[in-house]
Amino acid sequence: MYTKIFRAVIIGAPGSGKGTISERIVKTFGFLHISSGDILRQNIIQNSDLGKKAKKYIDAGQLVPDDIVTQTMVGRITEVGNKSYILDGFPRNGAQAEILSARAQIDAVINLDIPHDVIISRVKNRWTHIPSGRVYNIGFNDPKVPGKDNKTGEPLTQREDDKPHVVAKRLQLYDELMGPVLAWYGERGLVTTFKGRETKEIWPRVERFLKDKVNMV
Ligand code: G5P
Ligand code: MG
Repeated sequence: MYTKIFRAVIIGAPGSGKGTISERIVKTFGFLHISSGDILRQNIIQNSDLGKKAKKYIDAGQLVPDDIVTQTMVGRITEVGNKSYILDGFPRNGAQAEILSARAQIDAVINLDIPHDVIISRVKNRWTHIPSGRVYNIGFNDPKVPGKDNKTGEPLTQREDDKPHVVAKRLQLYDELMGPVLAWYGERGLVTTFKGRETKEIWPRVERFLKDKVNMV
């Protein structure tokens, strides 16, 4: 484990592997994984006020309004305090990036660049354990028992927003909104892009990159 605080943002289109790579970062580096999508989906199954507000946007492949998301994420970041973390799904547009920069110093931005055709075939086979955010994929990381989470044995579900027409909308929205965010971080020299079609080729490069970075902070 590393003693210095390290804060990273992971960026990539829907289904690019942010959750998958983050899970490996958690295991290897002990960072906390703070995923806006996981937090929102957990709120939906708990039927909280936040979940009630967020559900219709998520199911339609639209962004949840900024004020709701930023309040939740800033709250979580503040709660976490002086610990290393990886932010997944936040910031999602320029306004959120501005708010984050006022709250926390980001040491690195990991940008996953995966072709859209790969993404579209992946999300069809994604199965999620909503309470934990753990993801599976048939033929890539199958659950030990079909349809059941490896740790809890609870049922896996397919996300409402993984339906093909919603995925298409999410990909389009991503390209529109994240271009400027990447440019914003790029101007500050923070972005490293990892391009490829499979996690097995991307992960060793991310791991090497983070090992070097963490030792430098
Ligand atoms: P999320 O939850 O942030 P997205 O759309 O950014 O959602 P998503 O869909 O969670 O991202 P991911 O985490 O990038 O994708 O990808 P993943 O789950 O790790 O991998 C995808 C699948 O591929 C998995 O099944 C995995 O097992 C498999 N896989 C990985 N690698 C490989 C491989 O090498 N080979 C194969 N065959 N499979 C592989 O946001 C959801 C919604 O929440 C709201 C919005 O409505 C958003 O649409 N939201 C926000 N709204 C406003 N502001 C924010 N900041 C918001 N954050 C979330
Ligand atoms: Mg995810």
